[in-house]
Amino acid sequence: MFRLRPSIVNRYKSIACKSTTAPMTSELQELGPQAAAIPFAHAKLGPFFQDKPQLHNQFTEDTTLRSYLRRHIPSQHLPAIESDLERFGGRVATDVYDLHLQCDKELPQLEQFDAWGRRVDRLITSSAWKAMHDISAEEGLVAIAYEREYGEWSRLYQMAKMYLYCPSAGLYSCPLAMTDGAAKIIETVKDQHPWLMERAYGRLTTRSPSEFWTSGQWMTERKGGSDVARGTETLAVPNDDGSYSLHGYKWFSSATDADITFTLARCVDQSGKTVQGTQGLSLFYLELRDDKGVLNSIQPQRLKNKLGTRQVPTAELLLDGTRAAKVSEEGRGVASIAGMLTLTRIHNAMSAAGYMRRIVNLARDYSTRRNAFGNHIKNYPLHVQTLARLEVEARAATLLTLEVSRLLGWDDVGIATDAETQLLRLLTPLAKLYTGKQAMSVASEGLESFGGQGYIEDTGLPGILRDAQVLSIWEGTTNILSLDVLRAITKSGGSALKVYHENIQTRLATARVNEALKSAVERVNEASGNTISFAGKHSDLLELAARDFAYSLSRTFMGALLVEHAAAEGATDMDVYAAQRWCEADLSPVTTALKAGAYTGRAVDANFRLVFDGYPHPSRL
Ligand code: UCC
Repeated sequence: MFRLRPSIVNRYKSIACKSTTAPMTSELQELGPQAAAIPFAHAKLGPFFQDKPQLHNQFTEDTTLRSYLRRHIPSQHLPAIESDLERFGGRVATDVYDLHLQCDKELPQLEQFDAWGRRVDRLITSSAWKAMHDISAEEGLVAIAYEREYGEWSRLYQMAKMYLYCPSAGLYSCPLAMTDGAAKIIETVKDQHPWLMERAYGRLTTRSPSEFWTSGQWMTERKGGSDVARGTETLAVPNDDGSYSLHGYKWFSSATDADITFTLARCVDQSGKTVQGTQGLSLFYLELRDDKGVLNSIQPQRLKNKLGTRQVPTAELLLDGTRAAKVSEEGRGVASIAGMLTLTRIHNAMSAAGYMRRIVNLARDYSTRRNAFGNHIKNYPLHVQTLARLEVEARAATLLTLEVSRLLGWDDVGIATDAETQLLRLLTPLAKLYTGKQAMSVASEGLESFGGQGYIEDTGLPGILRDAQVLSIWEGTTNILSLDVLRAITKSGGSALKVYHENIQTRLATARVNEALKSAVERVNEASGNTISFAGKHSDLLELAARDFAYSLSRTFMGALLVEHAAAEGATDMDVYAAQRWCEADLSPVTTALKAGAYTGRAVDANFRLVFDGYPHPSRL
């Protein structure tokens, strides 16, 4: 540290007081060699500016994504897919990223009234948001999955592209997820509703920006975000022409600039009665506006004031006789919209993996530019250890989401075996719930690696954390998804767990001969056995343990994927190292918690007393 002599400090202050904009050359010359020691003497802001982190091609710098694709995609498809992803990997770091930042700044607005008091309900979105619509179509971000140019590999290709896109998407990834889900629903109901193929499917899956439609997914009402069955109050009144008029209040409607949506409502019968619960819910298709842009008896009440995802125009909507078509059998609404949820949950996981990759890439680049205590921070092992832990998390999430996407591709073209279908059903909520949590913690730690700058809005960094925070909430919270894991297992009569265990064993098989992976293989094997045996021996505890159980299934499966990846031909020593580090952690927290007595009646009671210790209204308990 330099110390200035008081006389020089005073001299500096007097120069600084005189100064307005121009450098004070003559005064500095007067000071002679002492001037070198004076901070901020050459310019008002001083001579040092920190280099900002740079985004590089997001495909070429992603070794995990590239090696996974090389391992799986057949050689006749690989060059075309890689070349498109490499080109797009450049765009998401340049022009698309600029639009992303613009979406962050120019937020949607709802203009409800004109100057004369007339209700206009005009949704104003930024030019960047609109550009994202066109880019999404041109790049085929939904279309690729439905064109099926690469057969069953098309889905993996599309999701890999979404993974690159999400952290640069200005949250346009949200309408795309729902649009993808809508296209998938239409495919499943096309025999009963061929008109939907003609009317909407082509537009949802087109590459033409002027034709491209996006979809919403309106499930949440004031009474129910999680408990859709009891919370849905929207009524569907039949019209003479076979259509329905919907009356209700949708509480969280994402991306309300969509063209169409799928939503749930309760049919009213001839005598005005409805059926309560899940059995009373049906699935409806509706278009938000007519050809002239007039809303379909939908009145937006207000835009939601959210922590993050502010780029998305999420609104409360009053449905006041909205014309809609019933597309599920009566009472099969939840089961039908579940197909859409599968897609949006996989998008959610893919987005989480994409955010992790992005923050780690930025953090590592920054570590080569930031100097502290006399050295670039990349040279401090403690800092690099922190980043390495994030890198392991990002790799595990990437492998899991790519693998789920691969299975979805099999399902898309109807070649999935029963076992693969069961695995996809089980892995979808696991991937969604686990990566959603990871993304928040990786984003938070990643921000910290930029010091105070990570907390400054116009670096574009805090937005990653704010937007990541929603990933564990929308599309089902962690606990709801943990219960969905149990639903999937129960519905399969338990065989989903058998499939899961066998799948892990197959993945471990190649790795068993690799000495460096021996301990990792043993740990995954043991965790898989322990977790499955927990389900068998303690089925009465499964609901209470649902979150720990789901984490155990997720962590163990991710371990198996990392190990398998590390044992594959062409794997690097870094693949091996990542697998070793992941498998050092507790892969079966449900086993650990069981041993610690976390699921006993005493623990349940103590949890309650702990939570409400000091609560001022005992009468409410
Ligand atoms: O909409 C939202 C925001 C959109 C933004 C999208 C962005 C996406 C990411 C972008 C990336 C950047 S958020 C709102 C999302 N809402 C939810 O996720 C709802 C959360 N709640 C649940 O998931 C619940 O578990 C329910 C609603 C599914 C539970 O309902 P029920 O009525 O209690 O369910 P049941 O009775 O257990 O199941 C009814 C039927 C059964 O079929 P059957 O009758 O044949 O046995 C179930 O097996 O539905 C079936 N089912 C499923 N099938 C239920 N869940 C599933 C599933 N996940 N997969 C397949």
